[in-house]
Amino acid sequence: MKDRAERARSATASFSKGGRKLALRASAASRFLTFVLRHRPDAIGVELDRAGWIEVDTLLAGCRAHGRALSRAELDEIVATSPKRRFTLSDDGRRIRAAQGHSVDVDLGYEPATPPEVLYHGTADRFLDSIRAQGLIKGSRHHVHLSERLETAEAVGRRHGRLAVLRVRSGDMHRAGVPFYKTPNGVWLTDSVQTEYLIFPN
Ligand code: HQG
Repeated sequence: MKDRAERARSATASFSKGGRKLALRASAASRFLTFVLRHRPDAIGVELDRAGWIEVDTLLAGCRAHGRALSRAELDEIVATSPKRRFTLSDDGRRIRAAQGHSVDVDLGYEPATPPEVLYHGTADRFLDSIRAQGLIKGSRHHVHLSERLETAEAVGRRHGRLAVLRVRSGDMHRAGVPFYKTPNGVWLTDSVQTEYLIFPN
């Protein structure tokens, strides 16, 4: 599994080689922005507010000062084309934040929402014994991430190894009083999932 530091290193590497296709540059920039806005704003000497927002101008200045210059137009393009819509711009377009996935301490302020009866979680089969014992835990992120679409869960799980998809009885959890949140990019978040609410693959 590629850890975050490794992903960030590869983002930095593709940045510095230069001369690559624009798409490659945009994807490296997107990974780098993800790294900064979720995990390491300090890497470019900036801070996020409590809700994870930063002024776009401040972000771009930090990127520039750390050798990763990016124009406003490039940033807008990344936000608009990010396949998972990872970034959210404020309504006035002056601030930006990552939609989810933070490890830095932020409160995204999403309103609790009613999930569908079943959500999916893709993982690797080597984690199943541990998940059977502990349920789903959030690890270094702020929440466990769940999806409505099986295909999304499959893609998420394959990142970790041999795919295993769990079904989560989210309707029952919700009726039992467990809060769920939905991000603007359609990811469902919850604090943890106890084993009794998990349906394991055969
Ligand atoms: C596993 C991507 C052992 C969990 C996706 C997962 C997602 C356990 C891994 C978002 C466990 C954590 C999040 C337990 C959970 N024992 N392993 N008790 N409980 N795990 O990357 O859900 O590309 O932090 O199954 O689209 O894979 O970042 O979480 O395999 O929405 O925009 O521990 O990341 O979005 O891995 O992915 P991650 P995730 P982005």
